[in-house]
Amino acid sequence: MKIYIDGKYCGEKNAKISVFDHGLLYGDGIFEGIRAYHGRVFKLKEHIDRLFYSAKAILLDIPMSHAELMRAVVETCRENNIRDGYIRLLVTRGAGTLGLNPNRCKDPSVIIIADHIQLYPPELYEKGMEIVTVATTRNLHSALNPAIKSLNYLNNVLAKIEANNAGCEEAIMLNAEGFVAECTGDNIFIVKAGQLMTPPLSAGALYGITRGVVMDLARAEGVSVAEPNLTRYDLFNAEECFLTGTGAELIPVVKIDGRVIGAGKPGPLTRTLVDKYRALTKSSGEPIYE
Ligand code: PXG
Repeated sequence: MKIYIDGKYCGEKNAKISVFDHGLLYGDGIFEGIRAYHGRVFKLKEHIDRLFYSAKAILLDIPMSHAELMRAVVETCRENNIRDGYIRLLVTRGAGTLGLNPNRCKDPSVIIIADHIQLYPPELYEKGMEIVTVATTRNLHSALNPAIKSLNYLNNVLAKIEANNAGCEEAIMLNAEGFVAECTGDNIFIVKAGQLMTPPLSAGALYGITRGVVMDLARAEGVSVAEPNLTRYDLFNAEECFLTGTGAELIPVVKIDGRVIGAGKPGPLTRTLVDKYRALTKSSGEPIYE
């Protein structure tokens, strides 16, 4: 595997960064998780846009332009002969001193890893998954805005541990007010009375790229889409539920906190959207090999 670090390619064993990098010392940095399908990078522009928004929010100067980053992602896929895969793009604050001050970090590092991912067991995509609400609430906007895709994912990791302890693969995270925010690495959707609903970004949801794609696909099918605040009660009484994410794609949910959702199997709108999403990944994206 060839890993891109600051303009150079390193083998896996030599792909190293400083122990003084504030990405390691403080989780001070940002990232994107991107997919390639059929030799094209899916929604690359949108991912790079979001990376720049995260950078702006944490006052990090990415040492490359938008176009240069897009080219570097595509080139890293090519160097690794990726047709279908997963790309992890990170920008760390860079090496500094022991001490929080980010001004001591002179050179942010750009790292690109192109590999493969299988987030959930394949059978769960067929029969649907069971998830639970966990006690760890999503970060407050005023503390660490969940819209920032930062390298500090401990809030999500703690919730994931709680899900795993409960025998589940994914957790529902509420915000401090008790409204549904999102899952540890996925956005959440429900279907009620034929309408598609997902929590608003203000509830503590990431501006998910897959979330946006699914909302567009639903509207194109004539389904109305709303972003109200949702409670656990709304989830329990939904007709259908599914999660979205670059890693997860669309995965049906059939049980939440012991309550069976709808008919207890992936619902019709969920199935339609899965098919439409798969079709879109086949026909769009930034070409890697042309
Ligand atoms: N919420 C959070 C907190 C995320 O981290 C999403 C929602 C979905 O966003 P996108 O833009 O991907 O539709 C994410 C993304 C992993 C992994 O390794 C996690 C994500 C994406 C890819 C891989 O667990 N999370």
